[in-house]
Formats: sequence, structure tokens, C-alpha cells
Amino acid sequence: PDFAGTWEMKTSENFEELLKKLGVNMMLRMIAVKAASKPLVEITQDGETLSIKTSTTVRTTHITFTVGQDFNEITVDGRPCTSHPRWETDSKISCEQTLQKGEGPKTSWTREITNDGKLILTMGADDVICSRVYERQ
Ligand code: R12
Repeated sequence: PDFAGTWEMKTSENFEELLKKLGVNMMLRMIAVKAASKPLVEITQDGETLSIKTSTTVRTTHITFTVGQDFNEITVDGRPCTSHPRWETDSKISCEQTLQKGEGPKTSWTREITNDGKLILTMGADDVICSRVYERQ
């Protein structure tokens, strides 16, 4: 599938609950929820290699990975982790994360292109799943 494009978020569910599960304090949660309500996601793709830049006013992350190859990133609460991206279906990448140090909830994300050309991002922390729908700009 084609993940490439400039994406804007249309809906988000459970983002604050996810941060709560990750132990982010109330003040940071408020700042993060506000900032994460207007993200800009820019994706370029070369075969199975994706580059994803996610920009907000308080944090911008940039990851590049190839599906099937582990890479390092940070969890949504900012902890270094090793990520293990794989195809869950032919249009959905599923990525389990392992913290590089310390303990915490089990985290993961998925990114999927739907038949109608939307991008669905989910982020999980133990039993809490945040779901965000993006459309091309
Ligand atoms: C913390 C610090 C910051 C944040 C948190 C803890 C903010 C995180 C933000 C995440 C946005 C995620 C998006 C995901 C997506 C936009 C703003 C939580 C800055 O300690 O939709 O891809 C310092």
C-alpha cells in the first residue's frame, strides 16, 4: 500500500487515557493532548522503507524503518525503545516495542491504509488503545 503523503488528523480517541496509562502527569498530559490535537504527519515511502515525520508544537519525531527490521525509536511518553515492525495484513503494519531500560506498560502501534485511502494509527499501552484517523491534506 501507499502510505506516502502529507496527512492531517480527523479524529482521535483515547489519547489522554493512553498517556495516563503510561504515567504521564496531569500538567504534561494537558500540554500533550492540546499539541497532539493538531499534528502534521509527512510520510515518504520507498518499497517497504517508510520515513514518518510527526510534527506538533511541543514535539517532532522522525522515524525511518523497513518493515521486517528492528529499529530504535521513542515511546509516545518519550522513552527509548526497540521497535519490531511487521506486516499484520498487506495494508497494516504492526509494531511491538521493547523498552531499552526500566519497566512500563507494554507498548505498540499499528498503521494501516484503509480501502478509502485513510491512515489509521493505533497506539497501545497494555489494555488501553488510542485510535487516530488521518486523511491526506
Ligand atoms: C513528555 C513530554 C512530551 C510529551 C509527553 C510526555 C508530548 C507528546 C506528544 C505526542 C504526540 C503524538 C502524536 C502522535 C501521532 C502526534 C505531543 C506525552 C513533549 O514527558 O498522531 O502520530 C516531554
